[in-house]
Amino acid sequence: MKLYGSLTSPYVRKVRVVLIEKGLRYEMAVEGPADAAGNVARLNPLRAIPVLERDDGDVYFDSQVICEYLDSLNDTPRLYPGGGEPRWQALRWHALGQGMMEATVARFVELRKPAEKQDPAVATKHEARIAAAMAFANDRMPASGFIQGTTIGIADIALGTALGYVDLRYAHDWRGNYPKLAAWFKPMSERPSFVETLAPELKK
Ligand SMILES: N[C@@H](CCC(=O)N[C@@H](CS)C(=O)NCC(=O)O)C(=O)O
Repeated sequence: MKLYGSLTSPYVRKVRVVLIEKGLRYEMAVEGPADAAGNVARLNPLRAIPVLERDDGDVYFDSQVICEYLDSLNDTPRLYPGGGEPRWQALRWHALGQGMMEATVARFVELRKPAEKQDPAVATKHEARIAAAMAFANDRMPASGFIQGTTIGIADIALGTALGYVDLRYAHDWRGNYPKLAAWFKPMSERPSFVETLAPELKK
């Protein structure tokens, strides 16, 4: 399998953490979507990263599809609950992490515009969404361990990589505001899968 993506995209990082946690072998092709003649544009009509190219040449895109496909490849560990209420909860956690990533990307894109083209209300709106998502997660955090069950799951990976992206693009003292979330994130961010995939800018 070959994964196309950048080393800073939170969607790509989420997929890489899934690959590592499940012990799946893959080749990382560091490539963004900017090049119209590049592999990302060739493989993904939506021209976005991540893109997963299977050994038989078929492709999967959108990180949410890739994560669930990868989870189907083995059971060690199973990251998505098989069904019922636990599965709905897991998908809801995944959507929360995904939405935090989207809000953080949108804020970053706005603030990268030339000053005269920026609308301050846009960044403020996304910051409020990120804060509300953190409060939602903080209220539901277990005192210790994983969000669901006794092994790491997609809920942990989606939320953990979303928080890691906030640290990369919107560094602020969220840990002071959401102590339960911070306490949960610390051991998560120290797992080998998270350490290995940390954005180069944050590696010491
Ligand atoms: N919903 C998609 C989002 C993917 C996405 O927006 N990727 C960004 C990079 S972080 C991208 O490729 N954007 C196109 C661009 O930057 O030109 C997913 O989860 O995979």
